[in-house]
Amino acid sequence: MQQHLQQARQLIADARRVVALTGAGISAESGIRTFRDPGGLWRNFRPEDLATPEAFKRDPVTVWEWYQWRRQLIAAASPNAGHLALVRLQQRQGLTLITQNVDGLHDRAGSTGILKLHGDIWTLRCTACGHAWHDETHTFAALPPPCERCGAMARPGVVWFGEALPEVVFRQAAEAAAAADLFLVIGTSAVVFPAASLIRQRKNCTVMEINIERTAATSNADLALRGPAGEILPQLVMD
Ligand code: BV8
Ligand code: ZN
Repeated sequence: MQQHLQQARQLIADARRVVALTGAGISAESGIRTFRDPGGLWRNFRPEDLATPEAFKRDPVTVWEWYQWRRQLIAAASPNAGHLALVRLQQRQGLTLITQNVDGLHDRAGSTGILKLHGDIWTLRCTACGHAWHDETHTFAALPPPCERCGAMARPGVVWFGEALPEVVFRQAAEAAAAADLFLVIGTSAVVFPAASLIRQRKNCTVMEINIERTAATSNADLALRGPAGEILPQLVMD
């Protein structure tokens, strides 16, 4: 592993256009359960069952209870050494950070210009007038919360399964991936599309995966570092 770390450190130091795609795994060491962790269930629901427009239409209160529970967990969590290492990398040599996560921990760590493919759990969007706003309420007076502008039902400002990703953000991510000379794939099972398709956008680019286990992206990686992102990333970016 030591030899791999040395090789990885050199690849990062030599890179001119670094892109990172992160998934739920980078927040695991902050205590936020991932989607596919055995513990990732809530009241025996699977995320795929709740993170859909159909579930919200059928039972907006239960879906909002899940999001309110996740918001409370995330509010009590802090960015970990993996998030902070990506901030240092961006400050030292620039980085395009693309995330599938909606937890906002990259923002709280200090990353900027983040391309959020799946939206943001701290944004609410009105189902009637489309107004969107940042809201950090921990416990809403009533669920579903009302739009702050027109009073109609608000929804979480995230992208659900079956919903299109924000077009401009995804295009920027695809352009960055295509122009990268180093692509870091961090803490993602690479099973959710079209986010995972970015890993295949690469042209003459080195792909480095950081994960605790093999994933659907491993066969496409030039270098796979096996271990927790919060331990590995600081070693790759140390000055
Ligand atoms: C869409 C927001 C079409 C909500 C999320 C092919 C092409 C296009 C679509 C599809 C397709 N095949 C299937 C689809 C449909 C679907 C899909 O991909 N389904 C999957 C389940 C097969 N995709 C969609 O529906 C997308 N929309 O395609 O729309 C369209 C087009 C036009 C018009 C209309 C419609 C929308 C997908 C977005 C869904 N929303 N999140 C919310 O969060 O509540 S996705 C959700 O999964 C999270 O964002 C999460 O981040 C993401 C991906 O999962 P991961 O991040 O990878 O997390 P996971 O738990 O899976 O893995 C964690 C990894 O970390 C593991 O590998 C683990 O080993 C590792 N790990 C753990 N600890 C650590 C670690 N690594 C390092 N260190 C550690 N300490
Ligand atoms: Zn409204």
